[in-house]
Amino acid sequence: MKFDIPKEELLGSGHLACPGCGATQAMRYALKALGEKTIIVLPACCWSIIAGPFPYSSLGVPLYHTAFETAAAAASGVKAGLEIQGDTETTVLAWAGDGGTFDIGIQALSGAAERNDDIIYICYDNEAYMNTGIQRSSATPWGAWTTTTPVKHFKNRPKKDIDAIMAAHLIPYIATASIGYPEDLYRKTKKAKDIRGTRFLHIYAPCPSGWKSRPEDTIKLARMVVQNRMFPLYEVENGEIYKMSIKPREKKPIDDYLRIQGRFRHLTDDEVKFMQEQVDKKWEKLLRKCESN
Ligand SMILES: Cc1ncc(C[n+]2csc(CCOP(=O)(O)OP(=O)(O)O)c2C)c(N)n1
Ligand code: SF4
Ligand SMILES: [Mg+2]
Repeated sequence: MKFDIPKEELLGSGHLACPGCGATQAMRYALKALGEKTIIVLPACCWSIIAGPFPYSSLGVPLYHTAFETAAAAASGVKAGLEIQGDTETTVLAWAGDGGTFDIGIQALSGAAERNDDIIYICYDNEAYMNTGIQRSSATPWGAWTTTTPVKHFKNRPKKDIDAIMAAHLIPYIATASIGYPEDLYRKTKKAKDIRGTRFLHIYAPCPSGWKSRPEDTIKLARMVVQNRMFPLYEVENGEIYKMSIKPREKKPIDDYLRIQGRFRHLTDDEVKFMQEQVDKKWEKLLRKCESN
């Protein structure tokens, strides 16, 4: 098998993530694709900690810490500042968690996307507010335990379809990716780098601490979720052209994936069946979009 991913690292050892953190792998691969001419704009999230305290950053690129709700607006500002200085080459990357994207940062993100500002926005999705102690976000899937959706009142609303919301902005490029498929993640980030306008990447990033999973299962989970169609990998160009990136050969049930995560342990067989039906329905809808191009 031929690997295209470069060996050079822009994320150093000594970062402050928990063992098995998917968000850390997501950054590692994204930076390999974007290269050192990148400025990261970072709202409050686990990555505010992972990067390390000044002057001991684990990242080989400049990092601008900003308020929770402002990632996209701050990135647009940094981009405008660079352009005024005559720098049209540096990539400006807004890097935010699911809480900072699906919920609190969505207004700034929508504004930047509507203007088609020339930034890359990457949301690493660990499906809850992890940095502040595992609170539910609108990216938390139906059925999951979090500290604000305890077992007796587990989350009873579906995960928000942020990719559909972004597609409605008709921006040039949207892609979903998973750290379980690094080649695909790398290719999509590289492709995004060469496009102008607002580019949105949504990366699935397991969190052992918040999901009550084993650190050594992080990559396994990030592959299973694609194989069982819960987190399909696809691209959307100009909000219209849908392309499936990885189409699993056979339909794998979601049970195995749920069973190795403590956050789903309370679910009954009927509840798992309901979840499976929702996954199947969403997959069929996406397939129809991909086939209608
Ligand atoms: C306006 C505001 N509200 C709340 C917070 C507290 N806060 C900091 S990080 C965070 C959670 C971020 O969740 P997410 O974006 O999903 O990133 P993760 O921690 O999961 O990596 C919260 C609630 C804050 N910093 N600012
Ligand atoms: S809480 Fe989760 S996302 Fe945050 S550093 Fe730990 S493993 Fe990573
Ligand atoms: Mg999160």
